[in-house]
Amino acid sequence: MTFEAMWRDLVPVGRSARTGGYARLPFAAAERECHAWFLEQCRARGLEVEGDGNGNVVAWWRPEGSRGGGVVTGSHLDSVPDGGAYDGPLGVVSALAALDVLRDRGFVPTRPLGVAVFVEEEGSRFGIACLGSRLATGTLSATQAQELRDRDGTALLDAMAAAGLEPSLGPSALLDGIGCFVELHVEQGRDLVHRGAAVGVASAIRPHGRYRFDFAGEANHAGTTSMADRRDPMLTYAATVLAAREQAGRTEARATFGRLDVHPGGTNAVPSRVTAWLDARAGSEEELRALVGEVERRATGHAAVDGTAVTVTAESVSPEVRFDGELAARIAEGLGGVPVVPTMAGHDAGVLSAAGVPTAMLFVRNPTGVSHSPAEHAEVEDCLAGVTALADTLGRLAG
Ligand code: HGY
Ligand code: MN
Ligand code: MN
Repeated sequence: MTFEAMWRDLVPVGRSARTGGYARLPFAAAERECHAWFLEQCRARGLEVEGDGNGNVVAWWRPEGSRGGGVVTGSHLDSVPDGGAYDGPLGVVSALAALDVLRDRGFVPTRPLGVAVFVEEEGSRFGIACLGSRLATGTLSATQAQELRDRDGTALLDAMAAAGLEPSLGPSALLDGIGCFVELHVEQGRDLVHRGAAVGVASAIRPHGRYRFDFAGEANHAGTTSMADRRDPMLTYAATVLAAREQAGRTEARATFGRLDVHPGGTNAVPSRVTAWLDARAGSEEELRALVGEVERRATGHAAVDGTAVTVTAESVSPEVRFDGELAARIAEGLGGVPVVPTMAGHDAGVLSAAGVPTAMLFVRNPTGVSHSPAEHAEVEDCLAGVTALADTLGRLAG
């Protein structure tokens, strides 16, 4: 099956007719349909599917005589709410297509070659970015994960069981088979556009984190409560958004409040509570800490004036990842000297790299740079160039 045919299979799954964006929440129907499709593709190729109790899967091509640490590629199939088609699935479909290219070339790996799918990379349902790879590597404990609930209050274990899985959270034996990992991903910026390259290699992932801000105030009547008598947590939240924007603007950092929960959510009531999530990213860990610390300090200052209270909880923090420089240089050189670029986006590849797995990433050009949006795009010629680059890379690593 060609890359284009596989891509056509996935395009309708979980797509909103209204926005054109995707809702592929982990362990829910659309993401499970993508997952079932993936397993079917693996079966059709005679791959040996190995899963773990976290919901992650690696499908192996282990020709007789192949030995040593596996060369694994892959990505994720979940999306952000109303996300794009490429973030995640491009890496999975390209992995299968690259394996086909290698087989068509008559290539036989001397090391096992695997295609991986990690669950809940976006953290869109249970809040923790790269949940599957964090659990598999032991970066997040099973005890912490067991406490996780989605927006409807469904526990992670219950969601997994409802999807027909038999969860057993924690460090995964899948990792034992992974000698190195190469994730192909749509670029989520325009570096490759500026450099006129269809494909690039990642040098680093900048540090980033997610922080929950709980603003507490006092519920009251929107008409009868004078402005002076209010303890309105929305006011403190609004000031905090502006503070974050101003603070991030002082450097090349990023600060985004993209999710908000207002209680009780009545148009004619001052809310009693506002919960908001800050996604913060920066050039260094020190800068990230300073950014979040300053936003918290200013939020606390506003709360004192507004008669509200604020507490901040770090939900998931990802330290800076510098990919294996020698490996990145070797891959870039092997692809004819493609650019090596850093990114502000997080990936399972970063979690594996931080856990000591030799890891690399390939990026495929995104003409607008737009991502986490229905408008996310990559031209098919660039996707095919990505498949060839991935096949070449895997061939060199597993040859
Ligand atoms: O949020 C991120 O950086 C990634 O796209 N999951
Ligand atoms: Mn993403
Ligand atoms: Mn992704």
